[in-house]
Amino acid sequence: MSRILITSALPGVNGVKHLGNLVGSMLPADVYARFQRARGHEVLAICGTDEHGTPTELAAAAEGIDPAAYSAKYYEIQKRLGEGFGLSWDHWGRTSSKYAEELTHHFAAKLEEAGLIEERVDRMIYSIDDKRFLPDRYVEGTCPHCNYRPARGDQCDNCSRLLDPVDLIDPYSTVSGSKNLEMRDTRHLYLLQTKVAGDIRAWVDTQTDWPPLARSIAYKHLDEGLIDRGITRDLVWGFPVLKDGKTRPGFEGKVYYVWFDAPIGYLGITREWAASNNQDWQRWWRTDKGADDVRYVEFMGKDNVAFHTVSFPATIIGSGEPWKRVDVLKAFNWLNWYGGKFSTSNKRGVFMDTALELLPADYWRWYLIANAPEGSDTAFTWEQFQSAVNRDLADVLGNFVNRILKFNEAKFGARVPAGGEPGPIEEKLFADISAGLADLTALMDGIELRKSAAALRALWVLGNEYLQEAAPWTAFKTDEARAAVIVRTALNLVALYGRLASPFIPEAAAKIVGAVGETATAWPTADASAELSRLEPGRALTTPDVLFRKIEDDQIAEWTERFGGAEG
Ligand code: B3M
Ligand code: ZN
Repeated sequence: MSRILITSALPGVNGVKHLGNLVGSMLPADVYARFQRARGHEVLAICGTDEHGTPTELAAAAEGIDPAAYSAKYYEIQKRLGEGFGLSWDHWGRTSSKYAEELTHHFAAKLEEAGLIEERVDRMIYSIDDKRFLPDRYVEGTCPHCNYRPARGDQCDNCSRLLDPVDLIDPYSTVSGSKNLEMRDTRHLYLLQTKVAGDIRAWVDTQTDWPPLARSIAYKHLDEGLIDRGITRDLVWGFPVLKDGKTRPGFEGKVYYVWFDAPIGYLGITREWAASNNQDWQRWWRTDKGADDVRYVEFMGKDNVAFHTVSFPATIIGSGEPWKRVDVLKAFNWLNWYGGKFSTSNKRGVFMDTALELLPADYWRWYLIANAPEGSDTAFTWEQFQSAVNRDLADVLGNFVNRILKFNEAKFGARVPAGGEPGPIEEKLFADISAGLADLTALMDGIELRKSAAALRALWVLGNEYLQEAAPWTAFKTDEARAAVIVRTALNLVALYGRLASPFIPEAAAKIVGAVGETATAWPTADASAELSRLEPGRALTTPDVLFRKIEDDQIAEWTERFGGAEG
């Protein structure tokens, strides 16, 4: 057994997240966490809201409440929605906690001691009409790299480049729309990333376990050359900038930049978890305190990779302390909504709250993982969604489970039938299932989620083919013992499918294993003949209601109309 620390990018607290956000971090992290727990590993999976910074200030202003109240509200909303999607975190926390605050000050102090912090006076954009500086997303304009408009002051949504507001062409204030802007002096702290760039590169060079997308993004940023980055902002919502426990002179009305404290949030959230569970958080994060045997796996969308492979490593490497660093960084491309982006303001695409109103979480989980944007950007379409649910879940899995349980109930009376010995068809099935199990387990271990879903589906298909070929309904007429072997084998397949499906569709999986009197969701070994003789003859069974309801064409038509589809 080993210890696995799992984090997914902490969703910004500003609003309800859409399916693209879900599939790019939280959902795959959950599938992986459930898989590793099922294998008996000690897993710590944490997530929570990323609360500071301009997006929150702007969203709070739009709702007419202050950022603290806004954050508290959406922390709860996101928590409830995540639970609704079956996300099985060990803890859902907040980047604004006292623990995160203490750690932020700790890192800032350590970096300063190491000579990596410098005060600089910058010329920054000041809005005369708004009477304030305009950091990050308070200003938008045209991206100097790709000409996309509106690019945000911190990052271009089109080309993903990290930006500085002053880079924007033809900028305007997102508070008022005003273009009445001027440059003014303001004092800020800079993290001298240029001084640690060599150490970061040397570390990335050793990270051969990172999947290609993460590595390529890390090298792209390292090759472009790191610049010293401002880690404070002229904002109110964030951690204050201190020196020796008091407001740092000249930094009144300023706070740390959200991307400085957000990744520290992973540590802070672990501390929240530890404090309420009587655990030692450092055992997961300090290599001098037991974390050297932790495998740390991170999940995130591609736009977050630079912050996790370069900026945050600059903080923890720069501190000179033995902090645990990421071992596997699994990054995702975009899930688009048809040809374009999800959009809150245009009501385009499905968001987590509405998704759960329409259908059970498992339907979404299955579709999203089976179509996860791993190799490239992908597009959600209702047709693909309908097909994933109707064919994979209803026809292939659900039908198999219901059909064999009903047949058994009719012929053998809702108990695992006794008698007979496996024959050549079963031997072939065992061999095929063994190979499929080995395949699936290796893919899950390698976090190849689309391929894992395909491998799982292939195992379900094997069961259907087996039933078709072995035809217990025919055998029953002439040879009851033979029919008993087939039915018993198929019931064992049901038990196996329930366990294998558990990381993907936990709610349905629990019903499936429950139907055959199992509670265990331990991940099976690749020894199919053993796995398919778990259920002892005589064990009582129950036939569940239809496991998955098919999505009808008129529902698809209605939802396409309601959420925007092809033309969007
Ligand atoms: N909150 C994701 C985003 O808003 C960001 C992730 C933080 S991870 C420490 O793009
Ligand atoms: Zn751009």
